[in-house]
Amino acid sequence: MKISKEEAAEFLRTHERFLLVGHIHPDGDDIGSIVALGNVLEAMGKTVDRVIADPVPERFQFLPSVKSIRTSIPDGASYDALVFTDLSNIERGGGFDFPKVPSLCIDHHVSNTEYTDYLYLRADYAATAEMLAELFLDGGFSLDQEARNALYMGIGTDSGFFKFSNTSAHTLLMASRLVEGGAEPAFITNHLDVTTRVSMEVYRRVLDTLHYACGGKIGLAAMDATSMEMDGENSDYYVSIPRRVEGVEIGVLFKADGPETTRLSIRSRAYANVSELAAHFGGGGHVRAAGCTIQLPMAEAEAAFLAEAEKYI
Ligand SMILES: [Mn+2]
Repeated sequence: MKISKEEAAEFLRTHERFLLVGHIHPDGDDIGSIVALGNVLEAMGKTVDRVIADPVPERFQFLPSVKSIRTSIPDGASYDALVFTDLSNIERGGGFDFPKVPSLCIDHHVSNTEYTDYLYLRADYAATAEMLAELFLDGGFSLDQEARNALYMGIGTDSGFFKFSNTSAHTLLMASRLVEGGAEPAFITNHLDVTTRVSMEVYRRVLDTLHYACGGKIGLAAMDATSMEMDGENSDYYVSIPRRVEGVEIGVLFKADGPETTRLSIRSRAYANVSELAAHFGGGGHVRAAGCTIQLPMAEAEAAFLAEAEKYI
């Protein structure tokens, strides 16, 4: 059932023992959301466990509460509420046996499959962290410094630090209100902008694969098994390589996930609905940023993708 911001706030107020769940391959929005939500609930005297099935990438670990994020649900724990953040479908939850308690999803993916008892969805917001910032600031919740930084990080990463087309006046207003309350933009970007030597090497490897289709309107690049082993957890970073080339409308990054499986990160610049394109392959996401998995080796996955993607050009 879809609910309002006020009803979502009421759900948070009226439960006590929370299991918070983020998505596999966690990004800055998901991590920022789960950190901030946990801190806010703990400040209200509630108990919180945070679970994300995949490890948190190194560059987000400057937030101290990231250390509390587990990769599995602790044995024997009991909960009276389950909250999913930034999670468009239950498959992205990691395949756990989730407790049978009232569940809420707070999400901004237009492709959300409504898998929880309650869904607070704002597909017009750039980030789940933008939703939480509004919910907390308008709802009179108390936000500590780390929660403010975490939400600013979530809004910043999902909006390309206010460059992507999902950046609205409301996105900027939420960032502004967080900074007004103590969030530190330079502190956050100084942590996120650091590039490791390994990442630079992978950048070169991905750049070597860059090629084009549809008269240059589709840009394609790939992370093979070696690149994935070197820096697969930061694969989002490399999808910007095909996307930023002049004339490219759809940029796609193919990622080897075993010999028979290819994961795709898809981005568009101005008009192509890549959420729909990804849905054709069983995936989803946003209009300008989406993903899917194709059960084919990379070369065949590319052919299958191109046959469909050219319809969107
Ligand atoms: Mn998000």
